Amino acid sequence: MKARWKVRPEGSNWGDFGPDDQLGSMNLVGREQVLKGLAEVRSGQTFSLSLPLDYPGGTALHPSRHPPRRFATLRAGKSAGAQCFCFALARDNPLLTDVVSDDVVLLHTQYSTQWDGLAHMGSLFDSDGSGKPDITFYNGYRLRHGLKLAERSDSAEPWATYENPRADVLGVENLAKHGVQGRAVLVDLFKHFGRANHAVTYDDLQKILELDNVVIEKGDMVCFYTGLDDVILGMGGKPDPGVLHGSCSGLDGSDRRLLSWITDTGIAALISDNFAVELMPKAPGPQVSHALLPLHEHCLFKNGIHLGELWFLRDLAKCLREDGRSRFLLTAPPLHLPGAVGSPVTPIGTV
Ligand code: UVW
Repeated sequence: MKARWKVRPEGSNWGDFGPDDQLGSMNLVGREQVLKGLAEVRSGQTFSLSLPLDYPGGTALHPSRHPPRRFATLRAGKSAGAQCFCFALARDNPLLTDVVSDDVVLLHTQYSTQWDGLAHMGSLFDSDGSGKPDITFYNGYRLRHGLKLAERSDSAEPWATYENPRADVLGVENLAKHGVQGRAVLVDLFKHFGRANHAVTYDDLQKILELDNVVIEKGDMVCFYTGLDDVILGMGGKPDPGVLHGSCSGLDGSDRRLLSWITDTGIAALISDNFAVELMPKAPGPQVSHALLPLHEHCLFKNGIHLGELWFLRDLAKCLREDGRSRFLLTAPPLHLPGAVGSPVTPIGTV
C-alpha cells in the first residue's frame, strides 16, 4: 500500500501504523494493555465516568452544541405525543398483553461526555506538495465525501435543515470495533492548581508527576482531572458560561515540549473533565497561519490520538488520591455509529 501523502506534517506519525491506518495511537491499546489494566484492579470498585448527556444549559457548555432532545415514538416512528409512552405490541389481538415503549433522540454527539474521533478535527494542509492546501485529516485522509468548508451556523437548533454526510474513513466506528479497554493513569491537576484557570506547561507537569509519583508508559490512556466536572454539576443545571470557561486548568497546547512529550511517551489517548483537554488560548497567536487549538492539531490531525472531553472524574480522582495511586482499568468504547466524527461515551473506571 502506498501513502496517500507526499509531505507529512512536522511532528506527525502518519504512516507509522500503516498507510491505511484509521485507528491512530489506539493501536497501542491491545491485549497487553488490557492485562496491565486488569493488574491494577484491587477492590473491583467501579466508577461511572460520564456526566448526564442531557445536562441543561443550552449553549453554555459549547456555543454550537445543544442538549439532546428525546421523543417517545409509536410504531413506524410516529410521535407518541407528550402523554403516551407505551403502545400495545399487537393491538389487533386483545389476548396479547405486551406493552412497549420506544424513543428517538436528536443528539449532538459531542455535547457532554465524549470522544473526539479522528474526523473531528483536521487541517488545511498541502499533503501532496501541490501548493494548494486541502481539508486533510489524520494519516493524510482527505474526506471529500460530503465535507466542505461551511460557514458556521449559529442559528438555534436547525435540525430540520441538516443533511447526512459521513466521515466515511475515520468515523468513530473504527474505535468502536477495536474496543477501548486498557490501563489508564490519572494526573490530579486539581490537587495542585485547585480551580485556577491555569495553562499547564511541560515543566508543571513533570513536577506534578514527580511529586505524585505518577508513571506513564507507552500505551497508557491518560486522564487529567481539573475539577471542572464539579464546577459544572455545582451550577445546578444553570451553567454560567463566564464562570465555566474561566475555571480550572487545562494543558498548554502552545507548549511544544508538552506536545513532544505526549508523542514521545507513546500516550494512547488524552482525557479530561474540562472542555478541550487544552485551555483555549487567550492571547492572539503568531502572525502566521496556525491552529487555534494546537493540542487538537497535534493529537487528532498529526498523531491520531483520540481526545476524551467533559468526563466525570471527580469521584475516581478522590478514591485514587485517598489510596495514593494513579492507575486503573478503563473501559470506554464509543457508540458504533458509522461515519460519526465523535461519540458520547459512558466510560467505566475500575480500581
Ligand atoms: C471544538 O470545539 C473544537 O471541539 P472540542 O473541544 O469538543 O473538541
